[in-house]
Amino acid sequence: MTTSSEAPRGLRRSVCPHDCPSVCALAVELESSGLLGRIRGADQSYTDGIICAKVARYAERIHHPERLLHPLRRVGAKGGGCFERISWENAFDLLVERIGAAVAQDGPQAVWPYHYAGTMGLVQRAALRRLGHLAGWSRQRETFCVALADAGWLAGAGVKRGIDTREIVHSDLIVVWGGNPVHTQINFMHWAQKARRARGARLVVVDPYRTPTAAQADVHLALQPGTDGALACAVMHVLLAEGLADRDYLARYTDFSPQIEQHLAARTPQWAAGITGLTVEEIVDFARSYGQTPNSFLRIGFGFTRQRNGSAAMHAVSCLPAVSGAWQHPGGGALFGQSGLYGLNTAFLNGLDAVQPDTRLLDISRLGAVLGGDRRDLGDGPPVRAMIVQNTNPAVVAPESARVRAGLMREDLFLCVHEHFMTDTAQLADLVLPATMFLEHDDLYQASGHTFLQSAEALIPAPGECRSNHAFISELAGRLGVAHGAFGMSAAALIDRVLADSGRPSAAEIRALGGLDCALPFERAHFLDGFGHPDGRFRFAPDWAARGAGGAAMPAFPDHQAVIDAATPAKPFRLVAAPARTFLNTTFTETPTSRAKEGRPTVKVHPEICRTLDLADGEIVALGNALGSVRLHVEICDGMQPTTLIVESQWPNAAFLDGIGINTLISAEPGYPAAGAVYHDTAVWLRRASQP
Ligand SMILES: Nc1nc2c(c(=O)[nH]1)N[C@H]1C(S)=C(S)[C@@H](COP(=O)(O)OP(=O)(O)OC[C@H]3O[C@@H](n4cnc5c(=O)[nH]c(N)nc54)[C@H](O)[C@@H]3O)O[C@H]1N2
Ligand SMILES: Nc1nc2c(c(=O)[nH]1)N[C@H]1C(S)=C(S)[C@@H](COP(=O)(O)OP(=O)(O)OC[C@H]3O[C@@H](n4cnc5c(=O)[nH]c(N)nc54)[C@H](O)[C@@H]3O)O[C@H]1N2
Ligand SMILES: [Mo]
Repeated sequence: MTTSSEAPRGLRRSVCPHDCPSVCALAVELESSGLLGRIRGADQSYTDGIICAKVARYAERIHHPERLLHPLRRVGAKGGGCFERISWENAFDLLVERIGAAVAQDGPQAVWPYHYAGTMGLVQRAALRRLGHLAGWSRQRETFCVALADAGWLAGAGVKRGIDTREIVHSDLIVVWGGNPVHTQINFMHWAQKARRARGARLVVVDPYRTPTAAQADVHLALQPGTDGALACAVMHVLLAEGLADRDYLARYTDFSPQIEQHLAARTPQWAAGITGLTVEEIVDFARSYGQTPNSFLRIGFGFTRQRNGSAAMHAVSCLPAVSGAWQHPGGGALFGQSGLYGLNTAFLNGLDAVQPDTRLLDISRLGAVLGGDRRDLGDGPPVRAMIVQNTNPAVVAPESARVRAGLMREDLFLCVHEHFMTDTAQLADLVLPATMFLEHDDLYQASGHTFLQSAEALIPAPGECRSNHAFISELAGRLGVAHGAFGMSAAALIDRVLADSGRPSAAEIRALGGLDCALPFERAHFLDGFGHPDGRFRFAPDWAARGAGGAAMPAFPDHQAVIDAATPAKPFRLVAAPARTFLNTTFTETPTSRAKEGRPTVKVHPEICRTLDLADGEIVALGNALGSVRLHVEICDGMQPTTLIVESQWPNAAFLDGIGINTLISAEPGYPAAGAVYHDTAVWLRRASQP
């Protein structure tokens, strides 16, 4: 393994900071001019030299001519796009004044430190959260991404970890369920290819459309969006009915009971065919090949959980290896995420000792409703009057974009955005501050898709007046008179503090190893010493109440929960707003190569629908529902059911023909039971755009 000390001159190690399961170990080329050259995958046993094309071209992003380099203050109307350069000193004065005014008027909970995962670095993510806790500002419920999926996985397995992807070379069947790793996690495909080459492993993909991942599969199950629970139940039905269930495993490791068996006996392939739109034969064939292959690797994605029934669907899917007993075999079992593996003690980092438990939690996916003053969100607390936004671009990514925009434009709201670029959110701000990128600051990273704990150092100086999240927030804390040991520490010292508190080696030692592999031994990784519940058993009958407020609406056993935004004659299509290959959420929408490769926003429409509506490829259509409508170009595509529509995004709003993007149509209604955004759960109409 190459370590940074042995690395050739100009080649240094780093870690990709973006919100992706892969968290790649990087080999970074630094040119003698001080500029960044090409980035490659490092020689580490998971990354294995493979990274995505967008990060390989990072020089385009870090040296981008439009990068923010200085603090800017709005001049003229909100959202008007006019800013003037100011000093950091003046920026801090403005922050102290406006935050002070909000607190004086309505108390500390009128301030919302709004942050997400633009960087996954633990230290650079923690500063704003810590300041919020210490200052008594509103806290947040982080529901964009994994809230629904986590609730569903934890309901069954009780802890968030799974088998090691590297074990896939021992698998004969790979099932990618509700994810598109060719777009969202290319390393997984690299590992899947190894298994296919080495042992002819078969690949099955469960996805509403023929993604590039599905196009590589031996079998693609193109179900209706939001019906995965039904498919999973029918698979279990076949396993139980045809002697393919592992009864010994069920008795020893799970809470399986005659009652659950009876429940699944009614979930026939015929029943599931009516819900999923798949044929009985497709369902039965898949169930048999799953049941007949003990070493089956189930890679569970996030995509299918972004539905109102996403937690119930996740739970149902996660039951499969418990019925087949796949967990007992090398290369067998499931992986959804590994974040429960690392056990880091981040109490000091996040200022958890300062949390006041009665401070309200605001849901980041309900930003429009919160800023609109919805009492269901605000409780009896004050309106939000000041926001510091860091690591996220909610004007595009949050549901109900029209309401989000109206809220962010409120005259009485003070909005500060700390960013790399003038994003859609930054354009609406009163104060825009320039942030460092990952090669310009230190951080510590865990991963959901693999088992390495990694740390990276700054390799290039920050351009202009860019400051890291940690540096900016530490200074702001001082000026607001908020004290905490972490604010006085360098990021490097803070990383070592977290590692020491967690009984892990130092950052320098971890870097010298090329990352600390935290993989568990086979018995534990496969839950042969028990699942994460107190009795050690996998739960077919979840305690949903323990997973969130809406417990009453949840099914008692694995099931299809019929709560999705179902198609109706007025809204006959189901829209999936899936991630695009060369963007990462909205990150990279600013880089010329990514934009050129994506082309323009399109909606994939089935040829049958195009014939009926007389739509040609490239024609302009409108998609709409009660929340609004968006216009974009048609791309004729088969490989999905005719009522399915796909829009790969997340393009900036301005890339759409009316200047408003796809999340205009996405409801901010939370999924069950623990909240969570429902990006792929939307019934819409589709019309030629020439129609009113
Ligand atoms: N290139 C790129 N990479 C990314 C991202 C990106 O935007 N672009 N985003 C990053 C982030 S934040 C995350 S969380 C991960 C996401 O990683 P994934 O696990 O791949 O999850 P998604 O990308 O959300 O899911 C995508 C797939 O889910 C499918 N899907 C949608 N609804 C359903 C359904 O009801 N049933 C089934 N079976 N499938 C469904 C979509 O058609 C799509 O192909 O990827 C990360 N990596
Ligand atoms: N239609 C649709 N919408 C979706 C999804 C979908 O599949 N479809 N996926 C959802 C999911 S899974 C997620 S996770 C969310 C993600 O949504 P976001 O977390 O908002 O992700 P990005 O849009 O990439 O915005 C991250 C921003 O952080 C900035 N940033 C990066 N590093 C730093 C840093 O070190 N400091 C500071 N100050 N800023 C930094 C970047 O420049 C970027 O503008 O989007 C959700 N929205
Ligand atoms: Mo995400």
